[in-house]
Amino acid sequence: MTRLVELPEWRDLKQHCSEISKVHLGELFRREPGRAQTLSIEDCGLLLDYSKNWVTAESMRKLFALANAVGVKQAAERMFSGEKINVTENRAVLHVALRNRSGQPIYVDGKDVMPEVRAVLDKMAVAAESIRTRQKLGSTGKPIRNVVNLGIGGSDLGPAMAYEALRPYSDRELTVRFVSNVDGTHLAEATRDLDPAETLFIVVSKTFTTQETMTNAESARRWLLAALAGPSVAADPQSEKARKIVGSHFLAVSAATDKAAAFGLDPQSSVFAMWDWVGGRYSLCSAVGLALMIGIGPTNFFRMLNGFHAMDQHFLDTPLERNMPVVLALLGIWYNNFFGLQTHAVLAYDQYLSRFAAYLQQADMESNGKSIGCDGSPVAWQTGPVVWGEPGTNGQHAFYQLLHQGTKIVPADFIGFAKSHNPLGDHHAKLMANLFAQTEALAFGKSADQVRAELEAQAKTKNQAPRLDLVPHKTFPGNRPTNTILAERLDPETLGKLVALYEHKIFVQGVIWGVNSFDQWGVELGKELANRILPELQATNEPELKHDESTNRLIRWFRQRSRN
Ligand code: G6Q
Repeated sequence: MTRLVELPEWRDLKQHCSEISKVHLGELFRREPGRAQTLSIEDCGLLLDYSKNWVTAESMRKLFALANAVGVKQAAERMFSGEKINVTENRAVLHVALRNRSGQPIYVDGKDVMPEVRAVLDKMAVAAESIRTRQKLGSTGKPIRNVVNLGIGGSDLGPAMAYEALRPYSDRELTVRFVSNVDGTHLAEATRDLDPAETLFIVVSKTFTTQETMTNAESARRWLLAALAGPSVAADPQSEKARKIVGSHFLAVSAATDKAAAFGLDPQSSVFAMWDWVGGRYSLCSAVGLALMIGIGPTNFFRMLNGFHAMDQHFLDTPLERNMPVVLALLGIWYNNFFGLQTHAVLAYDQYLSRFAAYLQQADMESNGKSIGCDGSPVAWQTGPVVWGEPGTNGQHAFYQLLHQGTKIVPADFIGFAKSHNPLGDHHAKLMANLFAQTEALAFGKSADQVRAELEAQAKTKNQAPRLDLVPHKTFPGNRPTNTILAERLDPETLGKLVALYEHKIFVQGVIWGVNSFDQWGVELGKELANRILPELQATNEPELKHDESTNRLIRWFRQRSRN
């Protein structure tokens, strides 16, 4: 492929960028009546208003031309048809099969994967129902009421985010928690008020080797066995007695059935399959979502899958010009690559989406935080942005100062809903008033003339001299770009659509940047070094340290201080 930056479409955008950068958003709105309608897409139950961006219809045409030139549509078709587009791991990328509700087959290596997908979903539903109806009993005969998901990264962030997002749909008599950190505090705090006899752990690990998850799983097993059978059984988890108890209180989700079996779980009844064609951060719709399904019930889980599928179809079938993931992706490229903006904020005005930004951070940054292209050579352009965010309105009292008046421009997505699950007084109208106000303020700002007039008017009423020195401080330059994404209600379908919207946005950007969005080699070195350092921290004799001077000193400091 011609190098991205040498494409005529890229050069054209570069030229266009220097023209558009001279025009304020306010001016774009003055020049183009009807802009809000032209630069909006309403489909799939979502409204995407992208009119408050540094684009005209012409800019969008040029961006779509770029998407065409790099073959975004063809790339999407390759993904959906099970081609091994994860080239560095030689794997298909088929999270769309997990929520394929069409009844159509999807093939990997000539084999239709849909029967297996459906079988696992059915098995999940049976397990979930047995807990939700309190028929699943622990080893002492008490019904299971607490579910603790033990997983990290892709085996944690998705279900944890979605469980929080869909709390209104959850069984409030069940306790569902997510433990990810290897910091013992996480497990200790999550279990301290739980009755072990009523607790089920789900060990979610595609590989069943992840240090954090396996450490948590072993500690959870010890905690459970010690409470239910005493310390001697806890010390011998492979004993028959221990395995029987573990069998009643643990499930596993893994592609490594043999390892889950070695942990003490029956592969038939207690292990839920995963496949190598599902990446961790794209695995929410697989058995990785089991704790979520237990919490919200199979029906709501399937509603979520329907939402995912609806957005998958939108992405696959809609022309680029009306394709929401494509539009979001291109706007991201526009700011990242042509204006040099380095970060992207996701600001959800819904408390239930409190984990959404954290989830997207992984989805985006682990997917596109790459500097080597699929062909193995370094990219000569910027790739994935820093993604961050907090739910509104909290962020307004924290970091929005920088968004409005800082020296950095942060493009942002504002997400909100017409209806609240908790219609308390006028809370929801206030919440949404804030969302709309922020996008308006960011785009149009407040001029120095306006500020001066206000200061003068205020001073006049108090019979004082106006503090005109405050004019520059109180001026808002505006021209800060935002997208607004609205939906009627944060229900399971909508959540599915929102997540799939971002997944496909990330995919499109990866295609344009020419990186493999589905590997994550960048997480390996830290793991490798931690495995080397761990025995050095634990050694009883002073170990010979062969790190750099700084790391050696830090290790020695820890060894000394942690013992006294
Ligand atoms: C996600 C990554 C990563 C992974 C975790 C957990 O795409 O691959 O976040 O999900 O490292 O891995 P396991 O599921 O194998 O424990």
